[in-house]
Amino acid sequence: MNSLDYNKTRFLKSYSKITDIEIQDGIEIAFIGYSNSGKSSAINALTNQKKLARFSKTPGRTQLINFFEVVSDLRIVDLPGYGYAKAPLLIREKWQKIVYDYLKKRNQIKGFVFLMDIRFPLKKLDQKIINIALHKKVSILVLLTKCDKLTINQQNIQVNTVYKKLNFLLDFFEILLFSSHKNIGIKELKLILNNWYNQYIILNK
Ligand SMILES: Nc1nc2c(ncn2[C@@H]2O[C@H](COP(=O)(O)OP(=O)(O)OP(=O)(O)O)[C@@H](O)[C@H]2O)c(=O)[nH]1
Ligand SMILES: [Mg+2]
Repeated sequence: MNSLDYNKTRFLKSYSKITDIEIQDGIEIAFIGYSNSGKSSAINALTNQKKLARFSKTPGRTQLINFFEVVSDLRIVDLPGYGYAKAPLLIREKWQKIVYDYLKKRNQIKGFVFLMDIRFPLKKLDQKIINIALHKKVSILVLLTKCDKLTINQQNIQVNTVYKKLNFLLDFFEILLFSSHKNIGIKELKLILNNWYNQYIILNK
């Protein structure tokens, strides 16, 4: 079993549309979720690098498809968030199209890390991601982010609610409580991503 050193992750390249992506080898793990759900912060926490993925108090920080290389055949992909209500409609639609195109068409995607703010899970556009996931054979990990904002009791209620709703829709998925700020769930996230990578290595030997 390979245990990956996520601290060595480095920025590779950014793209504004999927037809520009020239890299074909290896696999990708996509970090997906609403704008401001904590995608870039989670990538920084995972890689133990404060400024690898740019994060911001202002939603809409990430506007391109950003590729990070963990090892030569494993990339982490930071996507623009969807649903930022204050962005002009045309811009919002442009970002959403980038995300959906990438998620639907890119065959290198091995897993979705699907992030939702634990206080506001399963919002309208999250449903779209679930539908895409249903049609693709990818592993799914749900991160309930910013869990430091709730008490343990409230966290458990949210985990149960999300679990029940997703269980109706998806055959298999995992849920993790996550906080980039309080270092919660990072070790577990690494283990799950290691498993996905190892499955790929075994199947492609
Ligand atoms: N309390 C708390 N705040 C967090 C946590 N993770 C991220 N945040 C905050 O949430 C805001 C958004 O974080 P980002 O990581 O930029 O979110 P994003 O999903 O990448 O946003 P977009 O790039 O706009 O799609 C920032 O102000 C972060 O500091 C967390 O674990 N706990
Ligand atoms: Mg971001």
